[in-house]
Amino acid sequence: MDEIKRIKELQNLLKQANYEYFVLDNPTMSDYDYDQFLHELKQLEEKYPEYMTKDSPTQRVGGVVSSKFTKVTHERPMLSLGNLFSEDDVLDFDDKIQKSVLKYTYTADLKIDGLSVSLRYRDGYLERAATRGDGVVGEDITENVKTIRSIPLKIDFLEDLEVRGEIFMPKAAFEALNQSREEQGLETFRNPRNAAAGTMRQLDPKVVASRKLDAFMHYMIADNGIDNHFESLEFLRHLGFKVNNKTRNCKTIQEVISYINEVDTYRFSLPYEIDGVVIKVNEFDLYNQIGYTAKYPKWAIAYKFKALEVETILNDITFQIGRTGVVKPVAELNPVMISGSLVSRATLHNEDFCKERDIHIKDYVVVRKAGEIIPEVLRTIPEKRNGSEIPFSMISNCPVCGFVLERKSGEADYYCLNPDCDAKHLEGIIHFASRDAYNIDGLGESILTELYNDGFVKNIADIFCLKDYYQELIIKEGFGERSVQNLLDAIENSKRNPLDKLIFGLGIRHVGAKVSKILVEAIGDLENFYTMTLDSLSQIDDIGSAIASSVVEFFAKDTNQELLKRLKEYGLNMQYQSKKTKEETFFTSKTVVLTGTLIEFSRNDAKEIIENMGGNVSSSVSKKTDYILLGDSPGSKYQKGLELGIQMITEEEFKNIISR
Ligand code: 1X8
Repeated sequence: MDEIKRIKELQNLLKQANYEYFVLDNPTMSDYDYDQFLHELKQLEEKYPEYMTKDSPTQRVGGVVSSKFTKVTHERPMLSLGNLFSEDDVLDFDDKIQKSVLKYTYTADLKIDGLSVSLRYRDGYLERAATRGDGVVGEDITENVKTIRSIPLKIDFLEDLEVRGEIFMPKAAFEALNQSREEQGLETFRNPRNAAAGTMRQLDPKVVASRKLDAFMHYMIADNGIDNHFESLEFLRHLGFKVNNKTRNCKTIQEVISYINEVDTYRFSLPYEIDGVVIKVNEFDLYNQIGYTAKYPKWAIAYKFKALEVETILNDITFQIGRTGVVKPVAELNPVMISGSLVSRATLHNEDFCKERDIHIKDYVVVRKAGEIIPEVLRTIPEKRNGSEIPFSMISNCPVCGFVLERKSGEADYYCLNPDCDAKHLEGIIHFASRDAYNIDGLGESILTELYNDGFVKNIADIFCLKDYYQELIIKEGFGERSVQNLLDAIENSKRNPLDKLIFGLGIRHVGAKVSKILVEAIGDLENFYTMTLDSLSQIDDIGSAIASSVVEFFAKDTNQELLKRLKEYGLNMQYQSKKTKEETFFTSKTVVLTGTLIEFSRNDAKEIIENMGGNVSSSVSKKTDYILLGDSPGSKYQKGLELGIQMITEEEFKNIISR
């Protein structure tokens, strides 16, 4: 095929895939295919540079590293919003509006907890992106913003346009990032907002490209005849921007209040963090009439949800050793209910965190459970002290093995460097059995701790010998025949896991779930791992020198070789099964459309499962569709499927199919 034509074709294909994945949240192309096509396009554009366009998907991988961000002045200041905290405040806000204008409606929208960005488009191209800064002067972050794949590089609108919105890190990306940073011994981010802000301050856009940021747009400055906010959002959506779909046009303030109460019920189940609801008068021609204060528009306001902060007593501080040897102080609390769950422990992060906050044992403390899962101690209440409190002090020895702890210069965390520390071993085994690794049902933290302390499981391989201790196990308290049999079955079944799960489970430094997949795809069967060198590993895309050396080191070690030999004897799968050689399944060569909300699977998970079983997931229903996977409140795809007589699969049936 004509290579020039192919360039255009690939550009369009990838643009469309980006849009479907990141703007519509409806992936139509696997990550693998995306990377393959992108690679092909990159090579063709290198061969024919004159056909590389400013908006080509290759421009999103991160360009030149800069030394600092240039300051830019906003054409119109980026105002912040006043805050409200109660229903009464909301009613007061409406009273004031009512006094200055006659007829108006509101637009209510989620307030995304991220960082504000302004995008300037000229002749249809994204020309400049800037942070808010102090509202008047911000910083040029164009190169970083180009890596965010839900932000269009080119739009079908040639007039000058400024679009404003909020960059954020989805909760799942935040958790994955922190997990990988923890594996690499790097400091973790406190919350998704900090992670997004820290990422945007990166001078190397390639780092930004790897961080999975996203952005919702909520404001537009353009001369296009649109006269109200709600329609301007529709217009932005039409141009290809990602606009939140929970936005609502409310006729009355009562409708706004209902909206706030509704959002309050589901805000923690959103895949991103919000800290409130933005209320705006909808009609542009009223803005000047309603006016501005020195800092804020008077026609818009942010309702902030009450932070879920609860007071309790910090009974004790314990120290938890992670798989890498990292030592984390933990607050043992008088149990309290926070947003529906009982919290009895909260992280204290590290020594500096405790010292800065002057944490004492027996203090009254304020604990918060933010949107993310880990509760944290925010501050103490020193007024409530009676003199018997004991100031925090960092321990100098590992509480489990007694080894002297070390804090490397420039790092916040202490480490136990004893390679034989029981805590590290146990954490390593817990990691192996955990959901994202070998995923052995019923083998969680508490059971493993017991099995470890009783000497049944001292390393990963021992898990697979548990069946020899059936009699001993069933007489243990809380075990019983049935649960032991279930556990042994789960262990037996796990042996067929794909090789990358094993590699990830081994807990090799710097080798997370994703790196494991990359390694296995490039290297193949386990025995090949022994032959890899620093050089041959570094040849693999996305594998840097830190990963390469820790892989080589791991496979060179006698104890690890022995462990793997045992695992092989016990029959664990050590072979790489490429997608193509997989056996026939229910979904092999079938086309599936997802509609509605699944309870136990995210869309991406369901899609990955179907694809791994050899099926295709498509975004629209047609005669070619074989099955429709039905979630809760399915939409028009369900209707269309009924009309075409396509077989429906419920989530229950789906679970049965995939567990066969
Ligand atoms: C800030 C934000 C706004 C919206 C959402 N999230 C934010 N953080 C919105 O309008 N939906 S508006 C805004 C501002 O004007 N400062």
